[in-house]
Amino acid sequence: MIKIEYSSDVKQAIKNNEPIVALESTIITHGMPWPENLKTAKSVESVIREYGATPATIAIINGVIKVGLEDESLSELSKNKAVRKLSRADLAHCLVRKETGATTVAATMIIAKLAGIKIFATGGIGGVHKYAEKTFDISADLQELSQTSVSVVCAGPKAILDIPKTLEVLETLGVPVITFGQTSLPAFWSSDSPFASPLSLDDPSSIAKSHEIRKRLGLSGGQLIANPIPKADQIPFETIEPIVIEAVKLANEKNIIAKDLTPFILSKINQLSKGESLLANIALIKNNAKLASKIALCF
Ligand code: PSU
Ligand code: MN
Repeated sequence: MIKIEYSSDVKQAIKNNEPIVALESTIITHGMPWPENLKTAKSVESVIREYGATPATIAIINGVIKVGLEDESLSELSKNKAVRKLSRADLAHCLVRKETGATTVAATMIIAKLAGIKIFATGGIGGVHKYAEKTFDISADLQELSQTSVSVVCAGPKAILDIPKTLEVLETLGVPVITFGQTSLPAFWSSDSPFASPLSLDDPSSIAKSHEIRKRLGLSGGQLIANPIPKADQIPFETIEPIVIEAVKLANEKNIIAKDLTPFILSKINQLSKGESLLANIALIKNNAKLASKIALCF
């Protein structure tokens, strides 16, 4: 068995069989600037506690898998610019070299599963990038969703991705994409998009139930839950799309590729939107933490 170090809160919750919500750490190290990243990570954890579950932020620190980060580690990680971005391919390498790394959606799912955690809240997942027909850039997050049985609450695929292609790949991989409470697909900063959601459910208990039914059916993989950002916090699709197109164009011109692409585009969008996108990003993560906690309470 691989060694996992749990925070004292998470250890307690496991012992008492209490609901736990996993959180990723790439969002902290590569998804948001300091100090908003640390502030957000802390407030997301508070939201989860407020709704009756225990937060378990996942990362690798000096070659040790952490499930639940104590305040000091969280604060250190949020300031550390040398942290690696870990996906499925990088986990063992990081452990063997005793390095520090932040987990993406894919890597967080793998560790959450090892720790017996069924539900995980994030902001956005990786997907099929625009122009993937040329670059082949398709996030490992999609494949992970098809093989690791953790349900992931996100705010829908980001407009930086090719949304129709992302939906197609998820369908091919047999990943249920379930929008919470509406039939149109939310698109991260926007609570609505021109795309229909493949599936929808209106209450947290049905989402938990369908996770369990999939297990009983012997289906591998998790569910992708798309939770619309509250209307008051959203940036309408028509407003954000030109900004996204500009940011993707800049990335293209500067030849930013692979692991660097998503962080680059996110920070450009933040600049171009004069911080508006970051505010929406923070609001949607908290909203996802709330829904994930409600689902966690139903297992
Ligand atoms: N989307 C965001 N913020 C993020 C990410 C995605 O809005 O921080 C991170 C997540 O950790 C996700 C990863 O798993 O980027 C996907 O990266 P890539 O596209 O390189 O697979
Ligand atoms: Mn990629």
